[in-house]
Amino acid sequence: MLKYKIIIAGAKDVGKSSLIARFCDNIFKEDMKATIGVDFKRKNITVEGSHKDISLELNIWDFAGEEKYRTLFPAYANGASAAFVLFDTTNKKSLKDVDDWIKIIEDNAYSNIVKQIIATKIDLKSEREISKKEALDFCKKYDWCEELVSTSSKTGENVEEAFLYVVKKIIKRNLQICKPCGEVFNKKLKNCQYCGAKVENEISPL
Ligand SMILES: Nc1nc2c(ncn2[C@@H]2O[C@H](COP(=O)(O)OP(=O)(O)OP(=O)(O)O)[C@@H](O)[C@H]2O)c(=O)[nH]1
Ligand SMILES: [Mg+2]
Repeated sequence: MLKYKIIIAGAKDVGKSSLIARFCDNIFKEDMKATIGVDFKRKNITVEGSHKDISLELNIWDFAGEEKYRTLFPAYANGASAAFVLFDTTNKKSLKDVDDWIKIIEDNAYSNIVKQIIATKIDLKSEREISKKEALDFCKKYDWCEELVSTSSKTGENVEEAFLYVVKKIIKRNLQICKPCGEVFNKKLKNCQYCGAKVENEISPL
């Protein structure tokens, strides 16, 4: 099984643990406890490829947003294939914190890490402090953020889609398919790890 590490960052209370709980266990808790230090969850996901289904194991690292734990984060960013950076649509300040988190990730992770900004708590329409346009304008300065994904862990809206979107980017960035045998393997390899065939043209598994 192909394994990938995903790190989830963002200010305190933006809904990091709730997003993971919805995705991994399909649950939501109004009284979700603040994360202390760091938590870890494992989840298998299968993506439909152009030739065959691709199954991955995601190792999801959930960081406490509280300032005092921030020093832990750089060490855990090491080796991650993707990072989610969350802000809370009902809390203006959490959007400003996104810049800090992205900087920490870029300073400490692989240069080809997939980064995705996620807007949370879109079910709380009357409490909204950041409009969709404001959020999109903010994200425009990051040329890698082609799309802003807006979620609600309470209703489940877009949660599965957010992970699927990022996982597809991980696959595109890291994997190729072997033309002769149809197996999926690491892009860095010049020969298929299953049948040994030489890679002539890199083919995306999606
Ligand atoms: N209405 C609503 N509430 C949410 C949503 N996501 C999270 N919450 C609530 O927001 C609060 C904080 O959520 P957490 O998931 O604990 O936030 P966190 O980012 O993990 O916080 P730290 O671990 O302290 O950094 C909890 O009371 C959740 O129930 C959502 O999509 N909608
Ligand atoms: Mg948490």
